Amino acid sequence: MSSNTAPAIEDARLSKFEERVQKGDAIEPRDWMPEAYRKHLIRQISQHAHSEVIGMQPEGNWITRAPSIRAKQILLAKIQDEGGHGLYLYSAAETLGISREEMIEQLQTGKAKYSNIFNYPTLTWADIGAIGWLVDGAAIVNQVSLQRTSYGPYSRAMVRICKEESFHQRQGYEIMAMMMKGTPEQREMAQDAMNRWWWPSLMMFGPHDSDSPHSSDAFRWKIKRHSNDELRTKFIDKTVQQAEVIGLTIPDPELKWNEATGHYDHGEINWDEFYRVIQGNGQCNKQRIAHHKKAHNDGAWVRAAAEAYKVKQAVKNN
Ligand code: BYC
Repeated sequence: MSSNTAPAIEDARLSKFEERVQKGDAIEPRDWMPEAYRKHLIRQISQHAHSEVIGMQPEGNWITRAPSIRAKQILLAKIQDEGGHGLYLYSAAETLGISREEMIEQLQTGKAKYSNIFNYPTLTWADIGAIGWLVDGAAIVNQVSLQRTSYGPYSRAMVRICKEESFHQRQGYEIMAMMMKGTPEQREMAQDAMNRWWWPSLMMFGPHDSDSPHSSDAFRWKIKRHSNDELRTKFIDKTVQQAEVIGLTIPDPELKWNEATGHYDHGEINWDEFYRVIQGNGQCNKQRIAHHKKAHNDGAWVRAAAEAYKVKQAVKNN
């Protein structure tokens, strides 16, 4: 092979890859892909998986304090779904050549992020309503868009996850609606939860488009189909109406319908808070990671037993 052949082959593969992405073909694990595309996806999918798993903690905090057996069953089912979402996503990331152990290590050492939203405490039962309604509501808007992402395993995981998230969003809205029909104290509790979760939910969509370093590659490769700001606006438009129906006030005095754009304008997001939280200095970051490490270490015997069983079966079948 001449010294010029290898770069020529690489260029041809890249053009073919980009052509397929432009056509809207799904890229599959065995297909050739540029290294930067692979790395971009590993970063995003693993962070998405970590968010699902860490997101079980703030809600798990209320399992023993759910106000009825019905509420407890629903909450348990929802939290188990989140664990399942983590598993689909870790599996999707593994198809890109990273192991589960490496991903867990990146989470526990702070190399990989997880969603800003899970670093806030759940102080009252209304927070469980607010998480389902606002946090899962924001997640759905983002994930519906990701159903059409270019990487096949990620896109397919999203289709399944979205079905479950819509049940999560409804159960949260039901909690908030019930509390708003309750006593003055319950209404106050629901409004307080709304006040604390609204702004961090808007931050879930990431920085403004002009400050989003990964967006240009994400669009070029059709990993993202809508921008951070587009999705944030979509979420606001739909949620304002839902809040009005049950009598909750959005804690943003600058929120205003804009006839010209056909969307709501909103007040400035506190980006200092966002960056502080995603850099590990939010209210609950240390607690979340400490809890993850403990649960992971406590579960070591389960992984060892599963591995031993797998080896035993392989020996038996040979
Ligand atoms: N939180 O260039 P950008 C759920 C980081 S869980 C933390 O815009 P990108 C649920 C970003 O990673 C659903 N970090 O990035 C579970 C980057 O830093 P790195 C979670 C954030 O990737 C349990 C830097 O800021 N959903 O539903 O183009 C119970 C620059 O950002 C955040 C997902 O994970 C954030 N919010 O766009 C209940 C969705 N935003 O990586 C519910 C999948 C940004 O260079 N992810 N950063 O260190 C995505 O769609 C995209 O990754 C994002 C960010 C829109 C989040």
